[in-house]
Amino acid sequence: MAADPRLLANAIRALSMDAVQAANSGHPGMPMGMADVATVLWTEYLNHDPQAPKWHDRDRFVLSAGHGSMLIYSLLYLSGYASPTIEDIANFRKLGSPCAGHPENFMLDGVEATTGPLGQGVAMAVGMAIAERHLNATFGDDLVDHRTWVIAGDGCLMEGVNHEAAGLAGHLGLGRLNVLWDDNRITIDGATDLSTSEDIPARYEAYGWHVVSCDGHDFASIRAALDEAVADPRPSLIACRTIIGWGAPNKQGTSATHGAALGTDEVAAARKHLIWDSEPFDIPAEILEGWRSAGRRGGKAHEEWRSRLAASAQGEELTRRMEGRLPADIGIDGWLDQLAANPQKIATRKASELALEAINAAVPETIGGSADLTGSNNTKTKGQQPFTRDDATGRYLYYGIREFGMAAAMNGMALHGGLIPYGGTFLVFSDYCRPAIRLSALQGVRVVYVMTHDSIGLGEDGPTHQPVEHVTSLRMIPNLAVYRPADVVETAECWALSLERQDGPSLLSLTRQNLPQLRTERTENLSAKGAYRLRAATGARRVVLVATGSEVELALKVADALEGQGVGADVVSMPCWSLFDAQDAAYRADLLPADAIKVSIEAGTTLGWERYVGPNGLAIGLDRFGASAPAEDLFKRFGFTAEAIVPQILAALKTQGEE
Ligand SMILES: Cc1ncc(C[n+]2csc(CCOP(=O)(O)OP(=O)(O)O)c2C)c(N)n1
Ligand SMILES: [Mg+2]
Repeated sequence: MAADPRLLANAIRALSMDAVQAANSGHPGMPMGMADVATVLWTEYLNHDPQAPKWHDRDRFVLSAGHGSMLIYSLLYLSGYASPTIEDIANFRKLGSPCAGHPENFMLDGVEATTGPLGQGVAMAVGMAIAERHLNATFGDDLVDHRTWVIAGDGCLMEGVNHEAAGLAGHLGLGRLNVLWDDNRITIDGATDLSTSEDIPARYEAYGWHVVSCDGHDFASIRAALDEAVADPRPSLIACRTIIGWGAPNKQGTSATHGAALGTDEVAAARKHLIWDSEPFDIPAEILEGWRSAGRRGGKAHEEWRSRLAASAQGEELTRRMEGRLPADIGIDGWLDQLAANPQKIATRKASELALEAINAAVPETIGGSADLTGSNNTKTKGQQPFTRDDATGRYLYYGIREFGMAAAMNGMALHGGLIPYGGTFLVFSDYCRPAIRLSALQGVRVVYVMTHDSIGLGEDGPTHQPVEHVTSLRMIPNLAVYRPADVVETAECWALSLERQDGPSLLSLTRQNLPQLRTERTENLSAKGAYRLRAATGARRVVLVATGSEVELALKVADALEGQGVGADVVSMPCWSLFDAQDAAYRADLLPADAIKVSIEAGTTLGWERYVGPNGLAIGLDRFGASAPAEDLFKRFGFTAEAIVPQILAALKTQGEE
């Protein structure tokens, strides 16, 4: 006889309230409220194999309401995943336990995404569902055919990113996406009617979703809703009417259960109420076996899939893509050969497009897109067809004006595996993507951000569109590689580095305006060290000019002028700070020697450059908003000319010579 689902669900409730109580920190309400729904989903619907958590054709499950992390830790343990152990759960929220405050994709197999920033889980799940459909269309039902399940709270559905993500999912008809909404009508501040009165089901229906509701504490009702969702070809929202903290007799239904330990008295009362006699972290054997046998359901499906994979002519290719291994030739070497032979004076956004022409032809797992700036971001290459509801083989996504949704969806695609997503917008709107860029970095996923129009060099659109602080602020995000290439060659090199980087995101900051090709000799990838000496001083070196992107050309002019006056000056191009910082001390000291005046030139905020130019150096930049005018006039107005910079350097040399 199948185990009583209420008993199975109560195991989640007990683990959740006990772990939060032991940590005296955490969120018991959501796991206790959604325990019944989650039990039905995990024991009867979710296609997974706890013995092989990375099985490529498993269903994906995202706990978008990441504060309810004890729900997923309980589900993983109970289902029979090797980790977390019961000790890990007992050490919830303690240093070293993989049962961290919020679920972290890099801590536990089975945690498909890092969640906690509300709304982003749903948006990442949209990306996972896109990846599934694309790979299904490419490799067929035999190899790729799974669902993406999400548990989301009221907060996830309120967040702005949810509107972007749900709109996109409805438009693309992602029928394999099922979102279970914990409709408990409670958030931290109290009842949801304090802050919202929108008709959420109607909103989702308007997006083109299928909406069904159920009583989240009635197993037959839950099953009926899930069956309906599975059968419907549209993405589904399953509104699960629940009581937050269900089982805690005095606190359930109130925000008191949301984010604090229930307290020893209430935990004891809940034990009595649930007729749960066992000690904390002790699950009665028959209940654990009920969970474990449900966990074994997926083994057979996995086994059958493995045979199909082994028999398929496409098996190796799918495995390569899912493991994130690039093809031997990613197209860049040939492209660099061509550039050495035929130099190009083009904007780096155009250079990025040309690099992508080579890459997209050689690397079938790239999938591009833009937030409605395709022609400006130069993200679409000739062979790319759009991904649509009718043709999921397409490798280009029209994200619409949904920057945050795009970035989060790209995270989802990268987390799913089998795809390398890249997407574009104007650099100034990286702010609209920023919470997802941060999650790309934290999750360590290979996503490439193509951010164009990267300075006052965009000209007439003016200060609303001119990034000033953006490159600086993006460099502050740990594990994000920020590239500001100086020409067509560096752009190709930075693209190669972005693809080769398996464990984190990259962001390309690209110009609107044309830039000359500065290197015509075919070399190894010089951008790989983050900075390199582009030109050495001819006379005795007294100055080192360090520049990025469009200002490298200017640095060369400044160097010419200095050399003309007998002052030896090196020019260092520094496309990527973090890669340069990772070089050994000798390399860094050789490039930025102590005995020269160092001058940085970048058309953005100067904050941070002091680490390279030192206390006696000069940081030439823009610590104010730009203006609307032709680019050339702006560079002149804001002092980005050799005429304006050279006297400052000569003055510094003079003062320091006198000291
Ligand atoms: C972007 C974001 N804003 C704020 C928070 C802090 N926060 C965590 S849970 C929560 C309330 C969420 O309400 P709901 O989704 O209904 O969860 P429930 O109380 O029902 O568990 C808030 C505001 C967050 N985690 N992420
Ligand atoms: Mg709620």
